[in-house]
Amino acid sequence: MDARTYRARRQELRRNVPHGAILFLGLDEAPRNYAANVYPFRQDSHFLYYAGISQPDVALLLTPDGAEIFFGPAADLDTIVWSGPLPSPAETAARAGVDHARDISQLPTAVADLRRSGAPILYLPPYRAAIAQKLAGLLGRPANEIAAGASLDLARAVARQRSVKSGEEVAEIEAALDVSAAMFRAARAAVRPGRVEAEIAGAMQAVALAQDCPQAFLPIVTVRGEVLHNNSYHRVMQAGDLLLIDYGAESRGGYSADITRVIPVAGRFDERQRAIYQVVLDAQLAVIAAASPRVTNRDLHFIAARKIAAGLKEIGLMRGDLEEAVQAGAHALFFPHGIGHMLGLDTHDIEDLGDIVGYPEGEARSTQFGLGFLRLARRLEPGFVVTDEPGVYFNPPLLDLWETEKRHAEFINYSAARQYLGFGGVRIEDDLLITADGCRVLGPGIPKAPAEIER
Ligand SMILES: [Mn+2]
Repeated sequence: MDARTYRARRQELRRNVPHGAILFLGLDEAPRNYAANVYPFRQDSHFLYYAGISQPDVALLLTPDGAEIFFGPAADLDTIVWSGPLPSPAETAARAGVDHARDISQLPTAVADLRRSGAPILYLPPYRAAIAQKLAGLLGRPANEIAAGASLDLARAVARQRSVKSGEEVAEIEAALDVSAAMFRAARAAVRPGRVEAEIAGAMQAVALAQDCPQAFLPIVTVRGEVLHNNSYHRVMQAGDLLLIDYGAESRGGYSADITRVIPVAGRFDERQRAIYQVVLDAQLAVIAAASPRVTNRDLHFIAARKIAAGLKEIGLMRGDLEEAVQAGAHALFFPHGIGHMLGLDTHDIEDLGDIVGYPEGEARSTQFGLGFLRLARRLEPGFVVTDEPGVYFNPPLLDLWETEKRHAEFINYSAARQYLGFGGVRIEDDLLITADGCRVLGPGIPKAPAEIER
């Protein structure tokens, strides 16, 4: 994106937060096992949003008088020898439309001058200890007070602004989805009985790497899909297994795709797998049909929950009055998570700022099991990009516990559910752009009808 975009974003932020200085710190290199061996660098998403500068050890200061100052490292000879030449801070600043540039070593003095002037210095709550430490040093406060000292006004304004995606941002997400579609094709071609999950994860990663794209998050590639964030890849796939892949490429501009598909290892779904798969697909499609600014994401969650409960009743796994069952949370034995979340520069977009993104002021998360994991409850707006990811899982420890407690026994057929232990899980996830009167499924269309998956 060009300098004008970043400048316009900062100007809008300034209109919404007119007081004080605003300080954004970029991320630093994070050591993996010793200082010189670092994790792949990924810039902080707010920094990317307001400046597009993907470089460690940088800062952006918006002063109360309206000036914008970029702070960045100057390349010394060692850097040039080991890492190559670096644009000057002034060159980097110009690309982000920032008028002033200084060496990063001057940041402490600039912040100290502001503090002396009495101007409040607003910052976002840091999610990395190293950044909290850095802020503590700059602001002269103990590191354990940094989170509490973050500006709620600033966080609200940033969350508000980043929640609504521009056409350019949607194009970035769709670029990530194009790569993700190719990753799905590679996965499907590689799945067969006797192979290890890691071979599939490797085939998918190869596609992303070959396009010089990172993966937006650690992918889930597992035949034990009932463990929701299963990040092990060591199991050998058997003919009766379902392989669940939850993954997404990240675009060059840092935008995330988030896709889940399920592939029968045998190449075809058996009867039981097909029935459960269809229940999940019906729920996923019902959400697409209903998603619009007329509903909240909580409404969508309940649309999916009711569809799942109805489907499971037909199969004989649930029973009784389904509206009562869903209100009581009985379906959460099978669907224990929320319907979805915001998507953008972060896979769980802007969730570093907490529930101010997903919940309106004054509305707290439910404490009910399942519903409590709903990350986004607010009314949808044109420009929101959200995931739609219902699932049905058979989790043995959860089933054991609920059955022992006879929890929701009037709604759950435990002896039938027991027959599904070992089944794993099914989740189907797409990324939706909310439009003025509905939604659009983003991306090139990654197969999800059973016949398309099997082809
Ligand atoms: Mn997701």
